[in-house]
Amino acid sequence: MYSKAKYRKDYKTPDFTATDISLDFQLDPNHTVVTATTQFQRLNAESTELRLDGHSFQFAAIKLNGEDFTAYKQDSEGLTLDLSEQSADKFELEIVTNLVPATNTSLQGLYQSGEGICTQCEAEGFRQITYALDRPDVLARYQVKITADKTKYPFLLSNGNRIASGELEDGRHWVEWQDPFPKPSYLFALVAGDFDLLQDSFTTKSGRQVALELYVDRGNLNRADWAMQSLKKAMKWDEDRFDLEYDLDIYMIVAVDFFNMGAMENKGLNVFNSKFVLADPQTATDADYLAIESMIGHEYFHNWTGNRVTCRDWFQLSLKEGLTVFRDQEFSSDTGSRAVNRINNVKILRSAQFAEDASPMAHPIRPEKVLEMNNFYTVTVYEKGAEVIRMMHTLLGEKAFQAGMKLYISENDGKAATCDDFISAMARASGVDLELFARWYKQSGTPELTVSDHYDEKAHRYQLIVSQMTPPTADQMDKANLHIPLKIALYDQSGMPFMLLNNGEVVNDVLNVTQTDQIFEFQDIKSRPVPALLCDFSAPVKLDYDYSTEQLIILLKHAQNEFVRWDAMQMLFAQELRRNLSLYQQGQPLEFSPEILTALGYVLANYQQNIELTTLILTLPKETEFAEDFKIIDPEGIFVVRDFMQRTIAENLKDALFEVYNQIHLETYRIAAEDIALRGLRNACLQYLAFTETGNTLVNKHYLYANNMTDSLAALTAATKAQLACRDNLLRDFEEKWQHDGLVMDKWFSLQATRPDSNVLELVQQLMNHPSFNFNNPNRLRALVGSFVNQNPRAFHAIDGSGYRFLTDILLKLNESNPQVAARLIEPLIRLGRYDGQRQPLMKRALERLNDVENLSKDLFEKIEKALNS
Ligand code: B3K
Ligand code: ZN
Repeated sequence: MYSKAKYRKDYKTPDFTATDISLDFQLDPNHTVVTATTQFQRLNAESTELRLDGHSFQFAAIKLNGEDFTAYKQDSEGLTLDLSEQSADKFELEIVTNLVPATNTSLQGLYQSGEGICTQCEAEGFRQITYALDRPDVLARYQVKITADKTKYPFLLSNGNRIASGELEDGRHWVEWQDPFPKPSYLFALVAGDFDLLQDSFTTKSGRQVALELYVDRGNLNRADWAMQSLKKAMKWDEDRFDLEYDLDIYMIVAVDFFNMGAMENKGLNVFNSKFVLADPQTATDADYLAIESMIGHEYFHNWTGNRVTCRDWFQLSLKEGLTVFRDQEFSSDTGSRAVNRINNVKILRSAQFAEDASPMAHPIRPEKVLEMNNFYTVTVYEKGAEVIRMMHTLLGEKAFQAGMKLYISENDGKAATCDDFISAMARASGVDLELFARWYKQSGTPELTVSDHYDEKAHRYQLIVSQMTPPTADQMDKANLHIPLKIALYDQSGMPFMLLNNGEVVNDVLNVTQTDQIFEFQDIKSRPVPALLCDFSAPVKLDYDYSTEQLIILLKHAQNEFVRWDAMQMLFAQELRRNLSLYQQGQPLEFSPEILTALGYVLANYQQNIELTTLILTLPKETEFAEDFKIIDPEGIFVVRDFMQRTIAENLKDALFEVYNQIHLETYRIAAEDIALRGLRNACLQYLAFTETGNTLVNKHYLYANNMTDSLAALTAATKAQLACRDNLLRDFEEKWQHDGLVMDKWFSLQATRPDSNVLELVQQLMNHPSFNFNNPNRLRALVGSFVNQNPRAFHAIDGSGYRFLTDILLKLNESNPQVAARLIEPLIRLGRYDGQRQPLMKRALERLNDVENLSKDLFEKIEKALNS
């Protein structure tokens, strides 16, 4: 039915390449004419057949070297040209296609977003514009001419430099662009529309002036400042930390409302989901501000890691994504708090990425087999990919890592590279042997480290006995040993760290675990130590060490490393949840360990030592985070126990929580680290206090006095989760105030979808008719439907199957309109192996219903097939 899956091992260099592409766009939402004139070059002298990718447009004409050409075959995915009559190795093809951006709801290729028109080409969207060699190892110079109505589209943008423009008599105008850097087709971009423009400039360290242009919907200029500041910060940071300077004279960012993901790094012309650009105190939360900074950084950093050095084929996606995520994480850590950033990233890894490893979609960071490439923009490729880069950084150290980066870039600049090229540069520049380490690229799954210990009181000798094992995954049965950097610390009972000594020498705190079983010995340890293991999450693995509550409390209170303190509390919460869940399942009353309540009280009382850390420690893991601890997930039980834990903490610590809440005063709103930290803690206290008898008054007041979105939303969340009397009023007030603003309404939709109420599904269904809702806008869909299926597991997994039916109905519709978004939303449904004998058949039935659809998209087909076969 479809073009078959592709395998990494089948990579072949292209027979032909394109050197220069000239594109002419006669732009109109209902009828766009594209003329693509491409200079081709034969690379393989034997080859007489040229295969071009292309679909979803109307093919109008083709000329070879200026002459009409007919020796081709057309099929649903492209064109095959017979070039046996064409003896010269260089030739020109002119291809004319007709497009309808207005009806392109897939948001790939050329499409209409609001009143504007834009493109999204990664991974394989360029072939929806014209027939092309749409693969990342074909790099060409682009020249683009755009002609359109001047009133509707005063701005006509593409990659590189603006070289010419002019007016036409019929009210149309045109602009011509030239990008001096050869690039693969996935980095091509075009935007046309009417915008407000924020201009600024950046002087690079070598003294070149770069014009910075940020385009936003009319009326949004006052929400563009933060993104511009973030861009300048990112440009400076990349010079300081990585010695990388921007290369063009202009850098443009356009914010659009209809976008399938976060943003896109097209050369010199980033297109962003407006969610990751627009911010002011009234509409954006502190978390939004930080997310914008990180996303702006990420796309900017791609200019070197992605654009100047691109990927040879899509199996190498992590080459640019893992590395660029690592770079954006470092940017956020250098600009903000390193520990907080680390903790937040680890939370994502342990919940979402570990869950992916346990799912039918399990794959290595460099996948071996792909049917629809868009399905592989995953937490594994991105976040685990970044962890693999981070491990290399840990093993090499900053200096050698930077030397490796320099070598990698100098060897591959202007080329399409592979993950092996990267590892090789790192190994050669540092002298560190990365041969075993490279296995992280081909092995999927979450390794498990089992650690036990032995203390010899007389000899003052301490041993850590470490074994590694990676359980089989859906894609790969057999697993081998990996090179796992295990960072440790040993504390005495008062929380003082021991020096790590072996044979009289200080040893590194990063242990190299490379074998199935290994023993690490430390001498001169005067008393039985408490080990801190996997400090800073030095490897993306699960750790199994039989900690006692007492040991964890020592780490929580005294460990010098902030991550270790937080992690100790995570383990305490997990133990507490597990114990209570089995009580719940046996119908026994639940009970909270008093020593954990005391420990939390201690953390709260000392909040001034570290405000952000206190907030993170205090915050209960989400249901989905708790769920990852179990092979078979009990969504109802986890909800009940977590709810019990929340209420018990609130009730027992209410005085301390209230005191901290009252001590924090912030008059005017500032985006400054100290203020963000204080607001965060105050709002974390509020979430608990909502469950106490004064909750309703307090939350209501918090909402009324809020002068920024962070506080308004915190109150609204507290009211909703605790089902307070004030809830409906506050929700209504918020709705009336913001119904004109989709981005703000997304917060409201998302909150509605995660209500603990038993009729939440009915509510979500009603809200799909809300005037602010729009089925074709991915942000709205993710806020309402995505939040319901991903963040409200109890309701989505309702035992009557209603959640599954609801999602299936939506997917049937989305399969036609936007398969890429459909394939993201289906995720919780394909993970049926994690549910009990009652739920599993219901989930299976839902998947079969989808599987029966006649024109099932590749995106959904790939996932459903894996789920049904696993
Ligand atoms: N490279 C894009 C993602 C493209 C996704 C295509 N389905 C954004 C990013 O990672 O920076
Ligand atoms: Zn990226």
